[in-house]
Amino acid sequence: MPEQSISIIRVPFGLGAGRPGSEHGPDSIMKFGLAKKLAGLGYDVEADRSIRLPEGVRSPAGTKMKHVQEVLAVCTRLGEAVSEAVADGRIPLVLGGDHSIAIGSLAGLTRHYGNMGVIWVDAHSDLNTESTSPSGNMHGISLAAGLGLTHLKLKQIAEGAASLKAEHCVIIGARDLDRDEKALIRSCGLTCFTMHEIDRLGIEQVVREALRIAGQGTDGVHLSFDIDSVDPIEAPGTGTPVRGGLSYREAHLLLELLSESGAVTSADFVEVNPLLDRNNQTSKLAVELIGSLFGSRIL
Ligand code: Z70
Ligand code: MN
Ligand code: MN
Ligand code: MN
Repeated sequence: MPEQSISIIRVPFGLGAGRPGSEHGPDSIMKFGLAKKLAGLGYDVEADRSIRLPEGVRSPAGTKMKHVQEVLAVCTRLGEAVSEAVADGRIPLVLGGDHSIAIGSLAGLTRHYGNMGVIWVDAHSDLNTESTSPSGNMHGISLAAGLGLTHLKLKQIAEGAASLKAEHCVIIGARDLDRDEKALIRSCGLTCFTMHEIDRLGIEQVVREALRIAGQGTDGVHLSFDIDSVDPIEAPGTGTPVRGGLSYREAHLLLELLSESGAVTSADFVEVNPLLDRNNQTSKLAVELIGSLFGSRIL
């Protein structure tokens, strides 16, 4: 069997979030040994890709949504890099950056996976649109963009990209939803396992259900992991911490179960903000969690 390959794609971009710092996430995660960890798990690791905002791209001031042009430019470049990785048979592992960059991942991926499932692990649902966004922050609309519900469309970003089907999308860990997001979740056909369902069913059953919804009848599964899904006690280094999140053990178990399933074909890890971290705890946690996704085990 040929060695499996991973393309680590760094995206040092934080303008989709409400506060600065997540642009330092990729370098911090790399600094704590991600490439070495994955190589130690037996993967062929390509780690030299970094997606930069092109010189001179700047959105006009005074619009409701902030930094739309910058998000578009970065996502276009990211979409190309992700698409290239898939075409070369490598698993794209995208390190954010804020969660707006998932729009670029989804654009690049859906060129290849015509019927992709998505598992979105997040304290938020990122289901605002340009009309409903209370903040104007682009990281709050990325899943809605994937579903084709925003003015911004994936096919503007990558030729041949297509919207996700809600029936194959799952959110896990939600606990901070805006009013219009709640209405959309009830009507659009995706599945949302909030912290309430995790407490009642247990994370193992939630992940099994999620794998069924995102994995059955699809040709790939993308994991988009926002570190703010984890409780701020374990992951303080993030821009919008929300109490009552996944425990350290639940987060690891979730990723171990995804790993065991063998279903995940690509992943984003986003919203690590080293400027807000304590003793690099959040960056180190991200490295550990990515390890669990790629097969690291206690024994
Ligand atoms: C809010 C908004 C959000 C991440 C915050 C928050 C969205 N619903 N996403 N932090 N990762 O501004 O749209
Ligand atoms: Mn998010
Ligand atoms: Mn979030
Ligand atoms: Mn189907």
